[in-house]
Parts: sequence; structure tokens; C-alpha cells
Amino acid sequence: MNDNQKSLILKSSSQYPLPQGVKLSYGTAGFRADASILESTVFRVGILAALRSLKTQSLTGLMITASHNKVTDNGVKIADPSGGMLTQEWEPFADAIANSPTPQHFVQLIDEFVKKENIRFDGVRSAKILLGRDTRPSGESLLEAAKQGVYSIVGATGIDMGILTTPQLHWMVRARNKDMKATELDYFEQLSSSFRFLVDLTPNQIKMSKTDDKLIVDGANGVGGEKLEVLKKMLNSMDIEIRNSGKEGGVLNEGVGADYVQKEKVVPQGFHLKDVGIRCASLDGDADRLVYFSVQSNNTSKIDLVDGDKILSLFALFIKEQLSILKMEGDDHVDENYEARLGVVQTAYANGASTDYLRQLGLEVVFTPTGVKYLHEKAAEYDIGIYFEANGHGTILFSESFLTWLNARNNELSSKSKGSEQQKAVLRLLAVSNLINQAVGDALSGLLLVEAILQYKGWSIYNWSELYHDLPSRQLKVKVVDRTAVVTANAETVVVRPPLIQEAINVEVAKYPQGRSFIRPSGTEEVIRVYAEASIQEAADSLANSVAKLADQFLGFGNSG
Ligand code: G16
Repeated sequence: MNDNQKSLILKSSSQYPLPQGVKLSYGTAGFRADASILESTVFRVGILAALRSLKTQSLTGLMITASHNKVTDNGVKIADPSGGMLTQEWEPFADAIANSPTPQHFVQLIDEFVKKENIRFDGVRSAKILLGRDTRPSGESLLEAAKQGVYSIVGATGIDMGILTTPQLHWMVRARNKDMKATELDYFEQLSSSFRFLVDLTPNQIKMSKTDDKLIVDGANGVGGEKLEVLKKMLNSMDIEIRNSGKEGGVLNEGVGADYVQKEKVVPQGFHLKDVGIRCASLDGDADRLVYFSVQSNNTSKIDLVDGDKILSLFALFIKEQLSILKMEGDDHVDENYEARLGVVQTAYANGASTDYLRQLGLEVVFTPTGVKYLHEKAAEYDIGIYFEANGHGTILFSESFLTWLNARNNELSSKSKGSEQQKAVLRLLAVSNLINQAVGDALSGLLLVEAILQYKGWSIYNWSELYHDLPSRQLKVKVVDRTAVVTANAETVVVRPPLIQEAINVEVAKYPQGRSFIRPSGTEEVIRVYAEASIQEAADSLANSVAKLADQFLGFGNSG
């Protein structure tokens, strides 16, 4: 880095001092905190995004969002050139610069890192960053801080894409770097055309019963509702009603949205008795999570939840069916059959019943810690990798080699047996790969795939829900003095630090039939999360309460008595 560059960073960073006492970590999905303390962090991440762009000689993305967190929080994360999350190798540097106490120290850290990573400022391309934000009121001023960060790197360009869902920004970064069409309109066109294509391949045009035609979507009072409105206009055949779009005056993520619905298992605001029998879905604040539900007829505040595990199961079932159709080819095609490796990735939050179901289907199921960054990486090892967290965050990844094979197979079948069942299966898989976001979990593309598969199978939400019965579960959060005091292993199922707490959890778990429980530090909020499941709801509740008490005794403020 030359002196001119150093003094530019020094000058601009002195405009964004780190507030006293602030210590941030890149966490599960970027930096998150109360928006009022985030300007310096977002400014620094602007520089980080530019450095990442220089290092990779590709475009990167910067998204300002705190997703499911409360409206007064905000956050910032980077999309790598692939469209996925920032490479984990750069996270320690992200933490270091975010917490750097003085402008001088900050410049020194950057200078050392630039040398270590051999980042060239005289490369063929200068840095280019796509900037996006969700609907949070603090987004506008934080975006300004991000731009100032980007412009602190000589020659860097920040392109303001306005208000977007997080998955849209990731999709655009991936598409631009692949020289594909990459505007927001292109995103909507790709989703809507591949959805229509998939629906046209529904066998015998199975029709759903009348009540099943309608879908009501809870937009979490965030960005997802307004984007779905746009998409809806391009899907003329679908009857979608959007509630909690943010226009009605509700508060982002407050009593609404996928996180609330999945964790509390109650109806979001704006849903009532008259919705019984109708298929409903909830997005989260930045539309990267999706869950479905139906309102219970005997208790209108309760719902039957169809969570990320069931979305995963529906997708896995469909993909497996298409692969089986492909295998039914005649002898003359045997040589050309491709043994596609299909894998499924879950976390410790996956309901035990879902894992049993997926294994009974004959699928390979693997586990990673919480956080899409881990699941995505694992899923990318397969020809078709399906990953979902129970909270509704996930997608399906297709390998390049499998897509090449599918395209070649389609060409061949077009000349030999056009319109055959095999060709339809090939076309369905190709349509899924175009519909479902290949960069990151995306509630809008996930929703369209669910809808297309339900139509294909002629299923109601009740048929879908009956795939298996969830073991009753409960999730709680406990405020603790320092969440980083908890260190876990084995995909977060075992606590290795502090000592003795795992033994105490084991004693509690042993008291309940089909009991399972774990604790882990949240990567997005200042809490420890507790998960418990057991054979009946009362047992799951009681196990979760006992484990939460242990967490409080070992790590908290001792409020549990
Ligand atoms: C983020 C991550 C998800 C993760 C969730 C919860 O979601 O992208 O992969 O499941 O945080 O994280 P934690 O339990 O560590 O707080 P989102 O939707 O908030 O971006």
C-alpha cells in the first residue's frame, strides 16, 4: 500500500471512530448490534469488501441487514465473488479491523494484511462492490458509511442497488461474476420463467382442491413482501395474498415473520380464524428464511408448523423421484446414466423425526454447525446438495458437472425420445437449478419451488405435513455474561467449555424418553440458545427449562434461582 493510500484510509477512518466499549464479532452471519453503534463497523466492512474484490479481481457484495433481529438492530455482511458468504479465512481479519481502537492501528492492520495476502493495488481491475440494504430505518445512514469505506480504497466503485432482499444481492454478485444477466428484473424473470416452466411439466395437470389454490404470505413487515408483490405480477396463475408487507404500519419482525412463527409456533399478527384451511407462509425480515404453517381450527392462536426440515424433506423427495425416473431408462442408455451424488445437510436443530425420515428415504444426511456458511460449503460437495436449517434457511446446490451432464442428456433425448418421461425429469431438474437460488438460501425462490412441487404432487399443506410427525420441541434463549464462554463440538451437540455443564445436561436428558438437548452461543444475538426435544410437549418444555436453568447457573446472572 503506498503512502497516498494509507493517508486516505487514515483520514476517512478518523471520521468513523469505534464507540467506547464496543466489541464485535463477525458471528453466524456478519456483524450485528444495535444500529446506533454500527457506523464505524459498516465503514470498515466497506474497506474489507473492496480489499476482497481486489484480492479476487472480481466483484463482491456488501449487505446491510440484521435479518431476523429486532428493528433497532442492524448489521453488515459481505458476499464473496461466488455469491456465497465471505470466506471464513477472512473472518479473523474482519474481527480485528472491526475492533481496532485507533485510525493508526487500523491502517497498520490493513497494511500488514495486504502484504500477507499479497493484495495488489495495481491489478487489472480496481475494486467493485454491489451495495444493498433491507428496509430498516437505520439502513440509509449506514449505507453512507459503507460507501465512505469503499471510497477509501483508491479507484474502488460502490454500486448502490437500493433496497433488496439479502438473497437478491447474493444472486446478483454471483450472476455478474458469471457474466450472466444480473439486474433485479433479471432475477424476477429467472424465477418466474423457471417456475412457469416447472409447473407446465406437472403430470396430467393435477389440479389442487379449491381451498388449496390460495397462499397467504406473512412478509415480516420487511423487504420480502414488497418484492413478492413484484414477482406475483409475473406469475399470473398464482393466487397469493401478502400480509405484513410493511405498508400497513406494523413493525419489522415484531410478532411477525419466519423467526417468530418457527420459534413461538403461534400465528403471526394479521392472521385469524378465517384463515383455517388455507396454506400460509412466513418470510423473515430480509427474506432469506421461509416456513409454512396452517392455522389450527381448534385454537386460532396456534399453528401447525411446516418448518425448514419439512421443506428440505419435500425437496429431497422430489429430487429423488426425478433421479429415479432418469434411472428407468432403457438398456441402450445404461452407459450414459450418471450416478448423481445426492446429499442432505442439516444442523443439530433438525427435528429428530426429519432426520429419521430422510435416512429412511435412503439419503445421506450430514450435520454441520449452525450458519448457512457451514451448510452451504458441505452441500457443495455433492452433485445435488440440499441444505436447510429448521428455521427455514436453505437451498439446493447443483454441481457444474451434473448440470453439464443434464444439458447433454436433454439434447440427446430431444433427438431420440422427445417428450419422454426421462426428458421431462431432466427438464424438471434443470428448471429447479434455475429457480432455486444457487448463491444462498432464498425465501422467494424457495417458496416458488414449494408451490411447484405441491402442484406436481397434487398435495395440500396437510398432505405435506403428514410426511412425518415432528417430535415435540422447545427453543429458549438465556441472557448470559459472556456468550463466547461456551465452546461446542460435534456440530454443536456437545459443550466442551465451561467444564461440567455437559455432564449436567446429560443427566437432565436421560430423564426423558426420546430426550435430546443442547446449548450453543447465538452468533446474531447476545444470548445462549437452548434446544430440547422429547416424546411429548410437556417433556420437551420441562427439559428445555431445566437446561436453561443450568445455562443460567453456569454462565448467566443467576436469575433462575
Ligand atoms: C443467521 C444465519 C443462519 C442462522 C441464524 C441464527 O440467520 O444466516 O444460518 O441459522 O442466523 O443464528 P444464531 O442462532 O447463531 O443467532 P439470519 O436469518 O438472521 O441471517
